[in-house]
Amino acid sequence: MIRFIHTADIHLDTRFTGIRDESKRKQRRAEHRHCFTRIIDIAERVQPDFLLVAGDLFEQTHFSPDTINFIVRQLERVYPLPVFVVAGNHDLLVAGSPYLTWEWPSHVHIFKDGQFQSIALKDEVVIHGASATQQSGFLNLLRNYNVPQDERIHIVLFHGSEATDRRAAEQWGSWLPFTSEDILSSGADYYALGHYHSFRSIPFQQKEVKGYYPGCPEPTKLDETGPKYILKLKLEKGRPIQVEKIQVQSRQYREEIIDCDGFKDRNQILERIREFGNKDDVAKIILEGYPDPALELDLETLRESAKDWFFTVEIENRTRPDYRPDQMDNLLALRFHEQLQEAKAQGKGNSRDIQVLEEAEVLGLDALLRGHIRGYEI
Ligand SMILES: [Mn+2]
Repeated sequence: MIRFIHTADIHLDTRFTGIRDESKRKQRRAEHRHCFTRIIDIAERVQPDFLLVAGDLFEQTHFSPDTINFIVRQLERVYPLPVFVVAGNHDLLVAGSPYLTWEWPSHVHIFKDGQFQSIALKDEVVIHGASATQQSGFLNLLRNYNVPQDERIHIVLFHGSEATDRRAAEQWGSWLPFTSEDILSSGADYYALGHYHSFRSIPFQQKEVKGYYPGCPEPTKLDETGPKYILKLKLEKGRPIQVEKIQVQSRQYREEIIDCDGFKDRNQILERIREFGNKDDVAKIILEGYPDPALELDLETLRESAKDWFFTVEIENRTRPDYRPDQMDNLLALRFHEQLQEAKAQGKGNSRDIQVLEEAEVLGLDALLRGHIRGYEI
């Protein structure tokens, strides 16, 4: 039996876009490094047979030499534990990549080719790794790659899109795409993947698990909500894969929805936001529903009032004022409302049209019934 740790998508030196305050972004970058230190702490404590990093260790477009030196020094702590690294789409193997220009410790093996190369470890395990390069976009590396069928454990390591799940492939972009069939036909014992930022097993929606995306260990974007992991694995030839998810993140990212149906003043929203408050969390609050037309939604003021209840908070408005025809004393508004209802009925099925018409309805009724359009106050 072999034991190893699998991580991916760490994205050191990411910019933490989505957080407005530069001092908080700086704090997140410091926490991000702590997350990497914790991963190495775990490797030191667990003493696995090796460590796998399945791409996007750092961001090629914003990395600082200081960060690469930090990574190298952390990895030195676990010498001589073998560490296998492939490049992903954010730390692409391009000219000038630190993977090519830095001096990496001898126990750190970086796969420096866009095609699979294999490295045997103690005649027992073979790691087949390929890095993402500028040519990798739509290449399916796995389709014609078959690992030897022998007594050794074969692990495939790369950063790519499980394209059987089209929605995920669209969301994250296509890099070294592969399908469930490619996984089943190439015959490895474990697929150590990176690219999708949330934990998932592969092949997509199939009972028998052949590998995992660990997801990013530390959330970097506002929509990366919920627990984030690195994986500790035990593998024995011909036996089911044993996985343990380990949480190493510094902060929780949360998305909360507030239903504003019938709300008459904005303090009702504030009171609800306060209930979600947690000073350590990065939160995004989404306002939904049909509040009373009297409610003045000023997102900046709301955010300012709520900001001390969280590490950071963003508020998104998806509400629509609840204008009711029986309360419209303005004939023009009533006629406008009727026409829009008709147009919406005709436009059924085209969600983009409906969205535009609903937008027009709110702006028009605001102008006709209130004399000014909310969100457009100067
Ligand atoms: Mn990534």
